[in-house]
Amino acid sequence: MQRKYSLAHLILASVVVLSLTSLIIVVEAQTQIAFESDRDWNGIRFEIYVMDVDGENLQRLTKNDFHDRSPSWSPDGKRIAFVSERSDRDWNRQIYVMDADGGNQRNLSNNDFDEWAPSWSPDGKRIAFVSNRDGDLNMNIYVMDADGDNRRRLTNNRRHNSSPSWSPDGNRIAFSSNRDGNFEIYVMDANGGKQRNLTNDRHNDRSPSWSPDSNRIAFSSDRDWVLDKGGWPTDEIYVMDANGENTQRLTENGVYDLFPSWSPDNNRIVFVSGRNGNAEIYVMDADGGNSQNLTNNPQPDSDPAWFNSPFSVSPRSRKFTIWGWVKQLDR
Ligand SMILES: [Ca+2]
Ligand SMILES: [Ca+2]
Ligand SMILES: [Ca+2]
Ligand SMILES: [Ca+2]
Repeated sequence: MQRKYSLAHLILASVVVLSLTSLIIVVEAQTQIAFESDRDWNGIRFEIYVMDVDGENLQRLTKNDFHDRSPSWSPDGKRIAFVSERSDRDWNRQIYVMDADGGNQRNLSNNDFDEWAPSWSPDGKRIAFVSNRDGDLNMNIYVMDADGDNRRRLTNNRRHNSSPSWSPDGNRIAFSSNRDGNFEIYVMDANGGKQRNLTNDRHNDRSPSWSPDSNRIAFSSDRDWVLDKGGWPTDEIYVMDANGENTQRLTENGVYDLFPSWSPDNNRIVFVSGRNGNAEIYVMDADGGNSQNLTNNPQPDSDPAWFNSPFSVSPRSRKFTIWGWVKQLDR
């Protein structure tokens, strides 16, 4: 009897191990990247697209005569927040959400101001964004509930505060601001407290993206004067520790490299580069190696967002995944 019981356990354990292995493969294969492109409209009307991380299975989620841009995944992968100008209020930018298959598109902003750069909080409950509702010169970071209620202003100055990116624990928000004369990467508590800069130089440091393991922040900067053909400094991608130390440059060329976004396993970064003559989406290893072009068409492809949740429903299959557990076991 005892022996039979052990055999049953062994079989059960084998099944569990095999299931975990296949789930890991499923998760890796089904992670997706959302981005904006005007490939279907030739230069004037952006739409939101998703693709697999190898550039396959491209799917357009929006279709209309206005710009749809800047996608941000909900942490459960079921929805995407984005910016649209389709509202009839003088083409102003508004925050929208839709299901991950493009269904159920709705306006969360519903006002006459410009609102953009949505970033979904890791607990799924809030969306940070930028609004000029305090006047055209004041572009401040706000947060609202994921249904559009309870708006609160987090920054308050007559400058550009932009590109909010949540820390994985949801306690802090990285952003860029030119409040001191040029753009720096800042970090603040999620309620707007303790605002402090992580970079401090005379160049423009922008578009922070917090790594899923919390340890690093990727951003773009023209600080190293890597010049284009006309002699102008171009943006490169950098990473630094989340406290602002150990900055490392990942790209070096005479064209723009912008808008980094981390892979869920922290090993790769998706970004935009003009190295092919127009804006394309690329991925590279987190040390800058193995750069690969995922898009290839003459129109701009930009603002990539890697679906990123350590413990989640994958956006394509809706299968429950155990990636977070595996990551912890791996340490
Ligand atoms: Ca559109
Ligand atoms: Ca700076
Ligand atoms: Ca560059
Ligand atoms: Ca392109």
